Amino acid sequence: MKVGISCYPSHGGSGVVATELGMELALRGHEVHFISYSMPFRLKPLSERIVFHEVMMASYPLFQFPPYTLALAAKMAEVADEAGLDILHAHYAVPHAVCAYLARQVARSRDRLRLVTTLHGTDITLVGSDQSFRSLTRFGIEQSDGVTAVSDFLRRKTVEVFTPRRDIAVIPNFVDTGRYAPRPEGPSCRGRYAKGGERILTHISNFRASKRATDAVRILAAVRRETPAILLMVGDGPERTLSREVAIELGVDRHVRYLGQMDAVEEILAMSDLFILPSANESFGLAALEAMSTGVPVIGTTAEGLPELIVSGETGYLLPVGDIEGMARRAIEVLTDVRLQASMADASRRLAVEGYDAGTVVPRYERFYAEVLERPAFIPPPLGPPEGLA
Ligand code: GMT
Repeated sequence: MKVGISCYPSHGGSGVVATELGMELALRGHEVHFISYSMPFRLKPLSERIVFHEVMMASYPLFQFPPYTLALAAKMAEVADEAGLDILHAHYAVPHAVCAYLARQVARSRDRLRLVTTLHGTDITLVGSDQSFRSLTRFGIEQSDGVTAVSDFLRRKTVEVFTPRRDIAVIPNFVDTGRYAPRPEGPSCRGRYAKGGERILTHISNFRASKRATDAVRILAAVRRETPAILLMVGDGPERTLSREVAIELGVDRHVRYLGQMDAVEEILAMSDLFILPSANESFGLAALEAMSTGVPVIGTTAEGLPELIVSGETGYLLPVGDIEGMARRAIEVLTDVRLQASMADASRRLAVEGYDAGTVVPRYERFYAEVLERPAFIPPPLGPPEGLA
């Protein structure tokens, strides 16, 4: 198959999933064309079956902001025609699904091109449902020939918010369990961060408010009252500074290391003893899956899609959002009980390998594409009268 993939190229789960999917598809013999404003950060275009198409925009004094979405749609249409795409796969509905629709209207190959959209989370729960985007998000979902969501939570949420007149399939996120794997000998750099017997807690996120990175710092402070530990903070974003202020206020700033954005986090995960994800919103929690695959138990919250991934009591613990004391208590339990830590590490690794390995999940996308290609293009039924006029 020839597949076009459009995604955000910056650090973030949806771009990672789109990139890893494209690279796996190429390994499995498909031709993959990435279309975005810059090269997705995890993309290693080592195969001749991967092409990256950069969306470029003309600037003009009249534009308050250069209209990226139009340039993207035009590029999508151009690539669809030149490469002879079968599938155009939009990751993160806003604006990619609508751009894909527009591209198909423009493409000469419109009769053969099929549109697939994968919903990732905030494109539904936060951004897409905002009044300013709502009608177009719904339109993009309805005009796609196939729609997937990364968790059942997200599927249900999409139905609740948009009542789309179509089915949504759930295909969970996946991980390369070969790359994200435990290293029993431990990476050599562990000693660079943790002195002596200090245990390593890790948090990876975009430091937006909903990630509650400050909770991770508060958990560390509580843990340190019982056992020596440090916290590695990977990523960057709006609440990074605030979390540092909290660390200073609690007197643990020397024990919190900010590592910034990193392209490859497997080394960091391999030296971690516990992963902390205290999010208020998480439709899936890809970073938690990468930790689990590396054999690192996760302390997370009961928010949104996390209970679909983390089995509380087996692969870590889930507690209500904001229950810092509860999360710290569980963290201490895992860090101070060698047998519990080992059994949770094993269970985490097993669940990742058995349920979420790329080798199992990527074929589900291939089958989904094949089903979509067999069907005639999806034409949604006509809209009823505007609300209030029925
Ligand atoms: O978590 C974010 O704010 C980033 C966002 C993204 O689109 O990059 O992540 C969403 O997609 C990830 C990949 O499918 C999921 O693992 C995250 O749970 C999801 N984030 C939220 O739902 C908040």
